[in-house]
Amino acid sequence: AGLAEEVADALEVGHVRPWFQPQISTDTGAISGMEALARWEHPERGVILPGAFLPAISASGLSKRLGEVILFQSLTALRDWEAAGEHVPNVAVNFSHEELADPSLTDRVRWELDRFDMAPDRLVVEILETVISRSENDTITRNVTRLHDLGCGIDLDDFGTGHASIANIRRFSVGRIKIDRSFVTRIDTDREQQSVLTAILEMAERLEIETLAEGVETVGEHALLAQLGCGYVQGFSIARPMPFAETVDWMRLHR
Ligand code: G
Ligand code: G
Ligand code: MN
Ligand code: NA
Repeated sequence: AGLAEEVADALEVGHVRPWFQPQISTDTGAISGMEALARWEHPERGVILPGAFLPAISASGLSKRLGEVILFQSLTALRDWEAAGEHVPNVAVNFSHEELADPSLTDRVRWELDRFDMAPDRLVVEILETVISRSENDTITRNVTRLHDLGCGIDLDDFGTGHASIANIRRFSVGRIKIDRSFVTRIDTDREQQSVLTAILEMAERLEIETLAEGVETVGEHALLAQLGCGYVQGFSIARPMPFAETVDWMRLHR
């Protein structure tokens, strides 16, 4: 079978699942959330990253199905962390352009949250900056506005790589920007990197938007981000994305 058929089957039998990467408050060091990152756990080929299968999913019209699977598994994880005595404030899910362009999205999300008896603020919606830059799509604007009004968090992903205007950041009720890894790497050793990052943090502060730095790979970067007032950090220096089965042990060691 071709890749498209294979990944369609994998979705249905549960071989595509979210792994989870912790997000940490720089103030308290406590876990603030987990980002759900899709992984194809292939029985023969091992773990396959999204870059290798998302294009096939998108091309075969399966983006909505992937979104349903990842949302369901993410809410299941929130419930199961609670049952294990570990409170994870929220889970951050990546929403594709195709999902956001689906008029039924908000109602489906609301229905899933209700089914799990989960407060909407336990779900953070990650939207790529490139998606809100192409903001002529009214359905996307409506979905994001309705998800925000429902109480979900709105994170702008890969910030700095697209062309989101301040007007768009406002219009889409963005609560937090996720500063792209390219602006985070080497901030502790490269003056130019540090001034760009400082400018982003100052802009966010003036707009009263929270900040999360992605791709934090060293203790030096982490310490400087805390010092400069970045609210949250995520990256390999804290933890790599891991399967649900490893998350509870990680949280117990982290505390
Ligand atoms: O670990 P990493 O290779 O997981 O992820 C690469 C990119 O794939 C991320 O930047 C993210 O934008 C995208 N991605 C990961 N998981 C999902 C998902 O569940 N849905 C969508 N739409 N994109 C995802
Ligand atoms: O949704 P998004 O683009 O933000 O997903 C984050 C991507 O970055 C995933 O592919 C994830 O595996 C990867 N990632 C997370 N932390 C780090 C890190 O510290 N360094 C690098 N190089 N990649 C990271
Ligand atoms: Mn993301
Ligand atoms: Na990102």
